[in-house]
This record gives sequence, structure tokens and C-alpha cells, in this order.
Amino acid sequence: WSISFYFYWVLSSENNGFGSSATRVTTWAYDNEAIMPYEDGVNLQRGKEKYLVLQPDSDANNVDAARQKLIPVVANNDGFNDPGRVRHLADLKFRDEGYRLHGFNALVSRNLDYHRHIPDTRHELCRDLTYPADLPSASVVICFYNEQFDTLIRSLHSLIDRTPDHLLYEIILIDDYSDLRDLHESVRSYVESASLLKVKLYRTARREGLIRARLFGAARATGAVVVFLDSHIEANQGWLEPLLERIKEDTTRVVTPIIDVINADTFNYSSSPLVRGGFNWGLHFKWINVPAASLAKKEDFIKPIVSPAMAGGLFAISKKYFSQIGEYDPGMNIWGGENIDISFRIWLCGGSIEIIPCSRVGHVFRKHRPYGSPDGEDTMLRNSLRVANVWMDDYKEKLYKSRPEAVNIQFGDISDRLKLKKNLNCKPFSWYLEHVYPELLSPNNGDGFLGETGKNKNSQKNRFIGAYQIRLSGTSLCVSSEKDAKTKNSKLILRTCLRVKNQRWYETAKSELKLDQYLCMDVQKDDPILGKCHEMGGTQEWKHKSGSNMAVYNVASGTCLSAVEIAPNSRITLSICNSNNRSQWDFVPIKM
Ligand code: LR7
Ligand code: MN
Repeated sequence: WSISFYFYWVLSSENNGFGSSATRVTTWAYDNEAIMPYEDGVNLQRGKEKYLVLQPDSDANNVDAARQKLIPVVANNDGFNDPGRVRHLADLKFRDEGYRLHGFNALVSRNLDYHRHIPDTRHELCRDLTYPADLPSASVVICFYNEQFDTLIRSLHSLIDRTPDHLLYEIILIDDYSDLRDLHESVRSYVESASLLKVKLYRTARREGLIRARLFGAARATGAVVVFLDSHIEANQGWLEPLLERIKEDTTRVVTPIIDVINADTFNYSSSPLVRGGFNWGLHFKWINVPAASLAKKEDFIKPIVSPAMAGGLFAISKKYFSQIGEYDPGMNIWGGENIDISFRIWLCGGSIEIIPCSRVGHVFRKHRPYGSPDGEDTMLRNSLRVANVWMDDYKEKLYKSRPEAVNIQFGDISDRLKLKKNLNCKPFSWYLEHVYPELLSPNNGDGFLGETGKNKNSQKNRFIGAYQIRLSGTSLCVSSEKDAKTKNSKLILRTCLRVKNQRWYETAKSELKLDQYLCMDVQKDDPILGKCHEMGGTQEWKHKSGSNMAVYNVASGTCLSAVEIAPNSRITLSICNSNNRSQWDFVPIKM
């Protein structure tokens, strides 16, 4: 896929208090790099009209001046002081460029404290556990390619803040030849000026990909245990001790924390259920259930869970054992498949993989992977072919069957890995299928979750707390779905207020606005739409005060509901919150 998609924001002037000279409509296009006058003939089909922002005509030829004056009149005291709040055009640019470059809301991340509080998501029994005084110490290895600066720094601080000093030997940070401007130097100077003495920063001499970048880091690690982490994580309370304890008892155990979710739109930190790691025959990782029988008692919720595979990004391993089982396959490129490879190797060559419920680390689950491989290669498939041809015996045909194009793909020399397999005296793949992951051969493949922690089910939070028409203040026009109340992806438009279903918004305690049991007001590319309710907040979280002349604020986008025009059938969009009359709404209570 390509990362070169464009945003066009069309900026048009109107009579707005910047002076009466602003009468001629000047249109501006914005493409992430520069604001430039928009000329007829530029193909706007590629993007679409995004924002109507106030702009004085007199500066039509002065981009910098225009950029500054484009700041709209922000409604003061509207109370929406969220970290994702878009206050001016530069924020909007930062947010949208962030999504493009990183796949998450960089504006939120920039505004959150590096030492922010996150909820302790462990089971209550975890807090009573004690650990031996002589746990081995750990070298944390984090490689990154073009990571968002604040997110990377917060990852480091979370580790330093929440790891006992004597257990954190060092943090080895590998910049995998990032090409984002100034990133390396910014990280270097931050680490130095904040005196992060345990952080050792390196840079590879060329883009290696995460597999070889981790090898580069692990080679420099001197702690007894190596902990690999992604560069967009937050370590939670007591995360390391339970991992080290399992390794101290048996160095062939490779252990992972529960990977909690840091929401890509809001950076909201939430608990993940107890699950195991599996995959399908395409060798794509997936979560599978924990058998119900193994979660019968309360104590079961804090016991290690054996897992057929690991997600890949977060795990601890004895340094000696890592080298003994052959580290990673250095013939793998950029991204993908290395987690399945190391999972097979661990199980087939005498070790085990466990998920440790009392260890919690949050990870930003991005909206899309914001990078490819330099030559456009499908590295996931190529790397998976190496895995299949080294470890899967005749079962490799299952991969070829699920990816027919694979027969034509060169996956390089695997003789070293075959030698390793022989030297380590590893078992055949059929043993793994029989003893570790029998579900892979059964029809449902381990799908379906039983391991819920019992939190979200039918929670009180889903009850309606009000029902409203949302009326544009001073008009008799209401927020309505363009199609009927049950049509997914329907756009929102202004319609003459009527007591009809597609104007009847039910509000929940999670600040959702629902037209229907399953459809919530949502955000899609800066427009409000009806989306399937996902209960994750963010794009479906709408803040407002009750009463009249109120802004309606979306937590993920940091912007407010705004009519494009004051007329029936006008589109409704999201723009920088302001006090103009296209952005003020009345919440008119109606019978539930
Ligand atoms: O060329 C690269 N060089 C790098 O240094 C590409 C990536 N990287 C870095 C990157 O900055 C990040 O810190 O490597 C790390 C992992 O890359 P991500 O975050 O793009 O990967 P991911 O989280 O999308 O994917 C998961 O699968 C990968 C397969 O190769 C790795 O094993 C990731 O570590 C892994 N992440 C997790 O397991 C977190 C939980 C996700 C789930 C389920
Ligand atoms: Mn990741």
C-alpha cells in the first residue's frame, strides 16, 4: 500500500470579523506540506472539501500570514480541554500528519504527560504476590523506525518509572535508520538532557528491519535477561518482576506480558482479556481462547498461560537461551513472521512460551502500518516462507495452499537455519500440532473468547441516559442521518426538525450518540457518519454541555460538529471548534 495519500483542505473566506475586506471567496488547498492557493483545474476529486476555515482575503498571496490568521475564533470556556483538542490549524496538521506517518493520533500523544498515570489493570490477587530478592536483571531492547517522538519518550519513561532500579540493567535503543527529519538527534539530545543514564542509543548503518535491528540490539545487551519491546508501549505497575521470576526458575521459558490496549485515537489505556496466541495457515498471528476449564477458579486468573505462539513485540528471554536457540533468522526482512519462527523454535527445540497475567504492558494498536519495505517486497510472506520451509515439514503445503502466489517467491538461503534445527535436535512439526496447538487442525481453530475478565459484559454503561434532537441553534434544522436510522455509513446532514427516527439521538453513559441499537455517531475522515458501535470511545465519544448554543466535541478528532451551510440538506462536517453559528447546537430533550 502507499502512504502517499493526500488531504486537501479547502479554506474559504467569509465575513468573519477579520475585516470587511474579506468578501471575495479565496480558496486554499492544503496538502500536509504547505497551504497553497487553490486554482480551478486542480483535481480536487483526489481529496475532498474538508474544512471551511476563516481566512482574510487580503493575504491571499501570503501563505505564512494566511496560516497564522487562519486560526478561527475558538469558543472559550467550552470545557473541552482534552489532549486531542485541535486549537488551531497547526494542531490539525500535526494530527493528520501524525496519522499518516505513525498510524495514531500524535496530537494526543504530544499533549499527554510523559509520566502520565495509567490504570493498574492487573487482577487484584497480583498485588499480594512477592518475588525473590535475587531476580536476574534485564536489558530492554527497543528498536524503532520513524517512531513518533513523544510516544517513544513516554515508552522510555514508563519503563524507568515502573521498573525497580536494580532490575533494569539498561535500555538499548536502536534507531533502525529512521529517515524522519531530526528524529535521531531529538532522541539523542532528550536522552542526554533528561539524564536517562540507562538508555543507550544506537543507529544502524542502513535500514535493517525489525528482525536484524533487534539482533543488533541483543548483541549489545549485557543483562542476564533480554526483554524485547515495541517503541510505542507503556509499562504498567510491577510488569517486570513476574516475567523475571518465571525465567529465573527455568531459563527455557520465554514469557510475555498481557498486551493491554492503548487506543490509537485517544491513547486511552485499557485492560486486555486473558487470551493465548495462535495463527492460521497463512501464518498470520491471531488471539485464541483460553480453555474455560483452566479459568475455573479465581486463582487461575493469575497463573501463567501456556501459549502456542507469541504476538512478537513484547517478550522476555534469558540472554543465554536466546543465543542457544538461534536468536532470530537474520535472513528475514523488515517486518513479519519472525514471531511465528521463534515460537516454533522454542516449542520444537525444548522450551516453552507463557503469557503472564500479572505482567501488563500497553501497546498502541495502530490504524495502519505506516511503512512498507524499501523495495515494496511483501516481507511477511517471504519471511513466512522461510518459516514454513525450515519448520513445518509437509505442513508447509498448507501455507502454499492459502497463498497460491507463494510458489513464485524467492525466500533466500535457509541452509543455516536447517543446520541449526539439526544441531538443536528439534522435534518434527507434527509434535507441535499434537501437543502444543491441536486446535489448528480443528474446524474452529481456537476462535471464540472465554477468557473475558468479566468486566464489559452488559455493563450498566450501555444504558441510555437521554434522548435528543440536535438542533442547529437559532434554526429549525436538526442533525439527521441522510439515509434511514439503520443504514450503516450514512452521512449526517441538516434536515428540518421533525419527530422522526433518523433525528432521534439516544445518549449513553459512554457519551455515545445512537440512532439505533447498533449504530453510533462516528467519525470517518473528518465527517460524522453512522458507524457500527464499537464501545471503544474515541471516534464515538461526543462531549457537549446540555442546553442551547453548545459545541459538540468529538474526543478522537479533537474537533466539533459543524454545518457546512445553514440550509436544509447541508452536509455536516467536523471542524476546529469555534463559536460561529454553524457550530452551535441545542440539545432538545425528547421522550425516550
Ligand atoms: O523496519 C522496521 N524497523 C523497526 O525498527 C520496522 C519496524 N521497526 C520497529 C517499530 O518501530 C516497532 O518498534 O519494530 C517494532 C515493531 O514494529 P511494528 O510496531 O510496526 O509492529 P506491529 O506492532 O504492527 O506488529 C507485531 O508483529 C511484528 C511482526 O514482525 C513484530 O513482531 C511486532 O513486534 C509485533 N507487535 C506486537 O506484538 C505488539 C502487539 C500486537 C499484537 C497482536
Ligand atoms: Mn507495534
